[in-house]
Amino acid sequence: MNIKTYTAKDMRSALRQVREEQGADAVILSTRHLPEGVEVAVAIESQKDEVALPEVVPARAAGMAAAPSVAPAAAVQPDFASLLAQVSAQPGTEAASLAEARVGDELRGMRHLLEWQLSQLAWNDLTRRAPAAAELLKELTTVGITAPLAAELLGELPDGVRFADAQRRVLAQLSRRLTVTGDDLLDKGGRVAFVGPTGVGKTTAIAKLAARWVMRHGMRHIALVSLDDQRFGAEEQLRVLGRLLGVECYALADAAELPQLLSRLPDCRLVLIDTAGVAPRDATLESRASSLNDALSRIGAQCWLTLSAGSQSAVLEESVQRFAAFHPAAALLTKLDEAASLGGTLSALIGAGLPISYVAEGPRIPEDLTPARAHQLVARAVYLAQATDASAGDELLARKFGKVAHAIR
Ligand SMILES: Nc1nc2c(ncn2[C@@H]2O[C@H](COP(=O)(O)OP(=O)(O)OP(=O)(O)O)[C@@H](O)[C@H]2O)c(=O)[nH]1
Ligand SMILES: [Mg+2]
Repeated sequence: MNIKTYTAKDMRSALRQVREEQGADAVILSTRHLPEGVEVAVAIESQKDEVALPEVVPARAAGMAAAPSVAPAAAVQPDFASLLAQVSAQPGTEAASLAEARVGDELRGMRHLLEWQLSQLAWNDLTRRAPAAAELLKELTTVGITAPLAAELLGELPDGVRFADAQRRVLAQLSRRLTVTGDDLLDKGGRVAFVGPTGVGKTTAIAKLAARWVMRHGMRHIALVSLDDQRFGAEEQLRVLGRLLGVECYALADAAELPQLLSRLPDCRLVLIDTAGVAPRDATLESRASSLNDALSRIGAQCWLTLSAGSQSAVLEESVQRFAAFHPAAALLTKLDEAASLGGTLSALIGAGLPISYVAEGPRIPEDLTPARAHQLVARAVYLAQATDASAGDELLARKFGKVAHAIR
């Protein structure tokens, strides 16, 4: 199969061109809008013995010439035709609605099959047409970078760039996309509440930051506040830390008490606020976010989302989405020492436009905490991919990039 693209000022003209050149059976892979109009990508047969794509169009209930990895269509097609016949013969009966449901299932199954075949064909076409681009997509996927971000990074490469140079540029571009806050909090101070899922290391991160502050500026001008009245012993955990460091520690039952407390602490340059961990799917997350946001805006404090790099990337992505309700100004990344892959985490943070403040690489207080550095995180992501000796397979790549492959040059 080959892929041919048609560009026209509007969809109607593009489809007319496709019909004139490829006939009414042309298989449209994708359409996209361009500044000059629209582009339609069409699959065209290059050899007679390749997969006969036009015959797979389900709307015609035509015979499906199966690709080697696909179940034989003959098993599906007669069944499909007889179901159709049943539906038209017995309208309104229970048998008809059952048959209709089965036809729906068959159609959905065929559609997935067709999409899967087209994705495979489009990916195979890309590996022949632009092998360097395909190899780069494979490397980025192995690192854990999500498909849309990988395709975007490739799109930013200048034309005709050599593979080794392209590799370097893509990673440099990735670290440019990753924003960091620097060490301002510990240099100048600030007011920050730490939110995030349970057990990710919020309280430990606060302990590390507080200890570092004391080492740099002394015991004065710092206060710890616990808003965690959910977990047994949470307040006590912070109080013990306060006693060890010789800094003031306060426990509040409600975020609404923050303005009053801080009005009594005008000299505090660093205020670290600990909150109770919340599961991303917790039904109360939104209401907690709104009451905390309200209190934080009244004291000019920021919210930092604490995330464990040791979580699976789907979990982390969901956390980033759900905790957006807290309007976090930055993310603090913990448990880097437990992460098997880092690309998904970096993709999620880039996607959300969240700068990374600090990175924790172990439980030791105060050692295991450093200000985030973008190029170090990217290097770490690449190192982890190499260390696990993993490599993204063609099936995964076809699934991820099949739909956008035709747009990659
Ligand atoms: N390996 C590793 N462990 C960590 C790191 N940060 C924290 N921990 C450990 O993770 C566990 C949970 O840490 P906490 O700071 O209590 O987590 P939390 O987010 O405050 O938990 P909740 O308040 O219950 O939501 C503790 O055993 C910490 O020692 C890290 O960077 N690496
Ligand atoms: Mg805690």
